[in-house]
Amino acid sequence: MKLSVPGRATGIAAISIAALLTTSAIADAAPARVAAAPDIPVANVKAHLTQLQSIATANGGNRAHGRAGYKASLDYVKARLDAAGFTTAIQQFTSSGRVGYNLIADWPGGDANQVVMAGSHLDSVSSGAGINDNGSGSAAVLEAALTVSRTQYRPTKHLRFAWWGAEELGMVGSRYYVNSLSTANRARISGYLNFDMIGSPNPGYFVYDDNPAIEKTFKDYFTGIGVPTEIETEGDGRSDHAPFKSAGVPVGGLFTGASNSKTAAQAAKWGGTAGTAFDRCYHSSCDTTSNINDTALNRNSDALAYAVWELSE
Ligand code: DTR
Ligand code: ZN
Ligand code: ZN
Repeated sequence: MKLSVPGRATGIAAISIAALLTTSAIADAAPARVAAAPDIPVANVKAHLTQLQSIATANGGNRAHGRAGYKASLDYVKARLDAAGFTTAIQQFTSSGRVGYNLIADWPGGDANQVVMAGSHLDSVSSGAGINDNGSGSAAVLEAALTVSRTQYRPTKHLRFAWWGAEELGMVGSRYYVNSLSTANRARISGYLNFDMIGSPNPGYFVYDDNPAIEKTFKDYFTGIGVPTEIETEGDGRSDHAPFKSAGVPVGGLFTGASNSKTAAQAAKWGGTAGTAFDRCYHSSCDTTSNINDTALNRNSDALAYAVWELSE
């Protein structure tokens, strides 16, 4: 195609344009390069945990369903996402006579018929601040979402992030969300990734084995950093992936352990203390910001980002 270019620079301009067309033609022919996931700064994740701890301390010591600390946690997360350009929505429901809330955040763009979701429950039990359970998952999902914005990631698929209410009452918020979806919208979710307790102080590295492709994605990440993993068996049906799985949505996730004790064999490969719970403060008042293993939180935050980028490319 001959391009008419005005002025004396026609020759140079014509060569440049021709080169550009050739280059772009080559680029079009080349397979799209997979966007490598950026590192998630664990300091940023811990800063969110500090905020959640402060919120609990200022609101009766917890962030439980139906209490002021939960809504304050939700408002904190929502404000950060709104400022980062997400389209957010609060979904309200009632459970045990108290009002609960889910927070849904959509990253504009991507194929609306292929939605990749990452979520975590934001509520704690009433006995404590719930920093590992589940501030850790909530903070990691938030920082991954903020990283999408910071890097202006433009995936092929549509990204949606969620923070669930009332998980501790039996996955009430996530079930309410799944049940509220039309059949068509449920079918548009190509995968749901769940992060509930990913910073346990005596950590194990467990990968959900519900969907083979999602499981492999997480295992590939940990293999890449030389960390062995085990299949998560303690919690089938015990977190917010369960309602999605029941609805036929492919699910996966990560977990660092709760009240079960680490075995000698696990301590030999992961470090930590054998014969002691992965999280001895599970559902206790000592589940504070001091109840986090930074290495586990860092590794799982980066694994979260790796999976979101890989599965949404
Ligand atoms: N139900 C979660 C804790 C929990 C226990 N086992 C698993 C396995 C996988 C994810 C989470 C869990 C809670 O208490 O919030
Ligand atoms: Zn819990
Ligand atoms: Zn939990």
